[in-house]
Amino acid sequence: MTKEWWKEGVVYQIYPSSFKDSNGDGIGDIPGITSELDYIKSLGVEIIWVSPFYKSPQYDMGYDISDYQDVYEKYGTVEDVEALIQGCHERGMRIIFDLVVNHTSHLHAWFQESASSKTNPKHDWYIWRPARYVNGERLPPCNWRGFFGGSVWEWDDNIGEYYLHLFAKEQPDLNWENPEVRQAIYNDAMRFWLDKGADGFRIDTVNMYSKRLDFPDAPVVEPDTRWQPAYDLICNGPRMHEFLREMNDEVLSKYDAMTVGELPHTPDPAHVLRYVSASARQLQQVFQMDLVFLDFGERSKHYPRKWALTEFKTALEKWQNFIEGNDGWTTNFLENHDTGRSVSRYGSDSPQFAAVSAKMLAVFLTTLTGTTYVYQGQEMGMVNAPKIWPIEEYKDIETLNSYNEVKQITGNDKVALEEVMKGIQLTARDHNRLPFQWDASANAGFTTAAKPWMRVHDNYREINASQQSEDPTSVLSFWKNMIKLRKRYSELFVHGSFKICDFEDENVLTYVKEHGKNRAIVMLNFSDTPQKANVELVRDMAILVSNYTCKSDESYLLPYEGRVYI
Ligand code: TEU
Ligand code: CA
Repeated sequence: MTKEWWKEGVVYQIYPSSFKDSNGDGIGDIPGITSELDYIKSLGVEIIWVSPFYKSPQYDMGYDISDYQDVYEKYGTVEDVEALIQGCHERGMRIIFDLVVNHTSHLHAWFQESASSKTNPKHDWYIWRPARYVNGERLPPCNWRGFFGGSVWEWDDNIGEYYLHLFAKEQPDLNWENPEVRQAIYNDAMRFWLDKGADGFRIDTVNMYSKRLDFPDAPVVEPDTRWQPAYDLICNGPRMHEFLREMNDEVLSKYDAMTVGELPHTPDPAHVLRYVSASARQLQQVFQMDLVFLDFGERSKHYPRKWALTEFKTALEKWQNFIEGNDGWTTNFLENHDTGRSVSRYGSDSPQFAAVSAKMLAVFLTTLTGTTYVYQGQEMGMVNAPKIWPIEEYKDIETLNSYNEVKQITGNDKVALEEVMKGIQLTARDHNRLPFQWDASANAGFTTAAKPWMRVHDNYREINASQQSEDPTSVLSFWKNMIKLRKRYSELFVHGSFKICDFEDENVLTYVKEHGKNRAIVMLNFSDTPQKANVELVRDMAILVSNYTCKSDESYLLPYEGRVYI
């Protein structure tokens, strides 16, 4: 088995605005990350993924890029990024960046030219369409709703047409049908950073670049529905694999580069494999979103639904088993910058169970096959913002659009706003953008500024990296030990086969990992009461680790307990 580094290494995701502020302006920055590389190295991770730091007006926290070859001034300079790359490599770590090329910022020079006139050579670099007129009323080319609410079409008086934006109107979609656009992306957004030593990319919305150019209407959606049935029209378009193959042949294959694509709304495992099969020469791995979308309601993510553990198991099986017997690869993650905290969503963030469920989820992620991803703060069991925080503490465009849409549609109805606020308190992207909690000093040691750009969690004195680094029983120490265990038994955990036992059990997730003669059994109690462990499975095996101290013949799993038998 060739040991590809992008399979073996645990990846640590950093959100630049919230990790470490080095110059006291209340905003995290690149030198702040560089100053903490020894901490990151101490976790035992080998690869860092940094969310966008490029020049941007920040309508979508940097996922709206106005210059791929420059850095957002509040984060630092290109030289700071070069120093960060060097700092990683000196410590034997690798670093990948975000590749956001479905759209640019409306302030990107390309869009400024495209929107200047229909005859401008770059007009066709974005997607323009004439209006439809029904009974004299001007309507957008189709009824699709964007990920941040509202239509995906914005009217431009100067051009006299609409332009497409799947996300905010400040994020116009690039026209990938135009080969000049693809070549500019390969050069400006990819080779520029790969030649500076970047070790690859996390590729944003990786299945949305090829559009259904006939733009058919989606089935009719309710006025405030965010999750529309149009995803099969928006994702996995007709030329998607052709474009990614070209990107790989022309750029990525020329470097020892890692790629992981964000792949939402792709239910068919066979289709997922078409993106990551080695012989397809497109991507090495993808994030499948089934598990992190599990609690999203039909109306939208901000009307969350209760899920059963068997649903969790079904999504997990898709992650783990679609690569069985083929040349694909998979990923494991429960958090990123678009999610709420996994302890709050899949465990319990009550004072009684927060730490132990964080450890249970650490057992889960470090024993699964594929590349494992940890999001900043997850290693110490950070939890969602307190439910008492008002909407004014939330900053994310997706959250605020959702809240304001309900406000506008219901005429400020109190009950309706309380309902959407309840959902925001569980699944808003803001929860994972609170400042990193370094220590118990002011603002959790994140900044020396009086007021950070986003409020620090009220619990930073109880949950912080400094205190947990000294405590061998902390979530942080447990994560470090589990990453060590994963590495020690990498054939079994990184590469082993995966099989769920007792599938119907709605409280305990049990799975067996096998590689050759080696076998591991993992048992995770997702409930807040003791559950019977299927100890039949673990004859002649010695417990290696549990987030409680227990004897190998213990026949009950304690609440939120994770156990590994090897
Ligand atoms: O996310 C794509 C995406 O679909 C998410 O917006 C997701 O659907 C949503 O957050 C679910 O709640 C990527 C980036 O990860 C996200 O941060 C950006 O806002 C988005 O693309 C636009 O670049
Ligand atoms: Ca700063």
